Amino acid sequence: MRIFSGIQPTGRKHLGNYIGAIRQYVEGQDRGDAIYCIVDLHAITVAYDPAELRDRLYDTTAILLAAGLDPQRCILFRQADVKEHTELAWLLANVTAYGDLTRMHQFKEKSAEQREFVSAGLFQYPVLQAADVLAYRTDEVPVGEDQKQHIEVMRGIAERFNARFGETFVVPSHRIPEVGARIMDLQSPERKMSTTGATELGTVFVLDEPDRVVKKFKSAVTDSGTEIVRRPDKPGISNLIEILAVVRDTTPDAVEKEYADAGGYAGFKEDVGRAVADYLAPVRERFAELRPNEAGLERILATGAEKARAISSETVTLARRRMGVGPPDG
Ligand code: AQP
Repeated sequence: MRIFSGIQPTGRKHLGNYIGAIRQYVEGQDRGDAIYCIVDLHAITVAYDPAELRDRLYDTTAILLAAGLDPQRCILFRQADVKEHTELAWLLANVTAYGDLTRMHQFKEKSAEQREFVSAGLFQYPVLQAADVLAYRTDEVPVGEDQKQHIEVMRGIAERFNARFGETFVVPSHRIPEVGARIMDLQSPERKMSTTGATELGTVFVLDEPDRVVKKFKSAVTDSGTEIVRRPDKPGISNLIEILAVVRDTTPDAVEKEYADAGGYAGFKEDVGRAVADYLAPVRERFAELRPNEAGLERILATGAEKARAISSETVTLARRRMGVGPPDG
């Protein structure tokens, strides 16, 4: 089975990214042929600083390695190093319905956040994402719940291409974790934890100091009750229950049972904070060892790109041929 996923080198990676995506990437190495891409070409679709982008790319690479990605057991590379992605994106744009792109929640949200300029790149984001995944004939895409709509679009693109030009692409499925698919902001638990537009106190970063992590959980917004149960009217507590279940590798039901007689939130919030701090501490420590060696990180990315190119170039050549563009044997 082929597994593929991409992660942006924007912002500081947070607990939502870690639980929704990175944790699944690590586990994917044991289940299949895993390919992971740091999508710098997606990061330039919104306002950004070029020098900062490079720094964040190394940060993200080091976080992924620190979390447990092993270049011997997966392919890890930088999107812009493999030009097949952009070429395929153009080919696929021609079997993508304009109307589908206008319905994307992410485009609506992110275009509203851009004060001065909304790029056509932001609009085409899902097409480039489809190229990333389809270039590797991917079976499964591990993502958080927010990416469900984009995966649906890429399935439609693959199906339309195959129907029009002949069987070329595998139609991929998403893999969304049962628990932790949508980690919510600790200060505004009705919205997802995210890189953009979030509060510092509501967002737990993978590289936060342990004390800072605990402080953020102690200040998490909950409700005026005392019961530790998942309920639609208790988004804050429900979020904390899910987070604790993931980091302790247990179920939300077991967490609810354990805290059935807690009689208040203070101790629970502190327990979640300490458990998350312990969960992230080894990643933070390993990151500190790996991050300074930028030449080493570049070597890992270059080796990954070479392997990725060998796979994706075959698919792109086939797509070109099927579409009748370029020389017949090209
Ligand atoms: N809150 C979340 N809960 C669970 N999974 C999440 N993901 C993002 N937020 C949550 C998943 O993380 C993966 C990487 O996402 P990305 O590369 O798009 O990174 P990002 O831009 O940092 O995502 P954000 O935080 O959501 O940023 P903005 O604010 O820019 O939209 C994806 O698989 C995603 O599902």
